[in-house]
Amino acid sequence: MDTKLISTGIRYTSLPESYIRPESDRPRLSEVSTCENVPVVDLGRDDRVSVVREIANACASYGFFQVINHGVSEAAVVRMLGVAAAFFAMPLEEKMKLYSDDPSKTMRLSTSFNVKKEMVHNWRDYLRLHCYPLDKYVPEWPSNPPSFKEIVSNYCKEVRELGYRLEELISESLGLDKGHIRTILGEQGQHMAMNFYPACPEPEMTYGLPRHTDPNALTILLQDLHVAGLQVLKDGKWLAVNPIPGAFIINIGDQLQALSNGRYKSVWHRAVVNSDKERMSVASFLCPADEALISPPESLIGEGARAVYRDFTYAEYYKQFWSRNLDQEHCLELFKNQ
Ligand SMILES: O=C(O)CCC(=O)C(=O)O
Repeated sequence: MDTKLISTGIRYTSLPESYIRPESDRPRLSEVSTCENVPVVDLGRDDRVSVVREIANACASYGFFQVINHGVSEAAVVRMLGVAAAFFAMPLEEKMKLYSDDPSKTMRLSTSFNVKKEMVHNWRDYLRLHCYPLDKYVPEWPSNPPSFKEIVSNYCKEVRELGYRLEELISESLGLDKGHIRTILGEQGQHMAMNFYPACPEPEMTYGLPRHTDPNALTILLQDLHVAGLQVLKDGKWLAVNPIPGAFIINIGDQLQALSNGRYKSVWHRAVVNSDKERMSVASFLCPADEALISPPESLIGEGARAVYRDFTYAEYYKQFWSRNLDQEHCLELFKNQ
């Protein structure tokens, strides 16, 4: 079968051949346990010192955490999930007008991950948007559903504010000025992936997204409240991160791992699929400016030591990331100082 959209509205009764992973590379769902102690950071607390300490611990030992009382309004979240569901429920012909498998496009509906390069496909369709600056990109976004542009732009604005706030807290958690990370990252881009994982006839044999780390700086993930699917790698074990009402999941991306000189972990994560329920997630990525030079501050390197990774620009990193398969070795390994 050709690798076009799987959100056709038709239930598959068996998994097409091109989605079947080899035995050695399957999710082994029965071996996955629930992550019982996901760090949950309450951003509404007045005690900034404690918030910063909790973030430091979470970034160093997990590479991800959840945030509550984060300032993004409930209405923005509910409307975002609603319009994403309405988008993927549109007729296939309507959606196919937006289809492309060219990763350089700034707006595209696609499937799997990188269909031109990968050997086995993933049980996911996704709408990928560039979101900053909004007045540059909104005109190219889908016009259907009619409320799409208004709802998604509003959501993007609120999420960006949260991202800035988190970058300040993460800077402080590394003992840096609160503006340090934002200054290094320059005028940050913002991308969105609206992920749709249809019900899958054989979830044991495939992934929604195989293990990967995020190439950007920070990811703010909105998970479907009713269907779990996100798993993270912790101490060599895959753990399911179940959704918490009102929370976002925050992932440290590769750029913050490099900027923190390896103190903070860009977490390996994956999405698994479900035999009887479809699932949705909305990932917002804050990305350094193309020309931003990713280089850790002296204070994190230590006297006489070398940085773990060589300096690079984000443009250089991003090109390398997209030239590989998603689940290969950590892309940062290619930038390690010898
Ligand atoms: O669907 C999820 O929970 C994970 C999504 C994700 O990792 C991504 O979009 O990069």
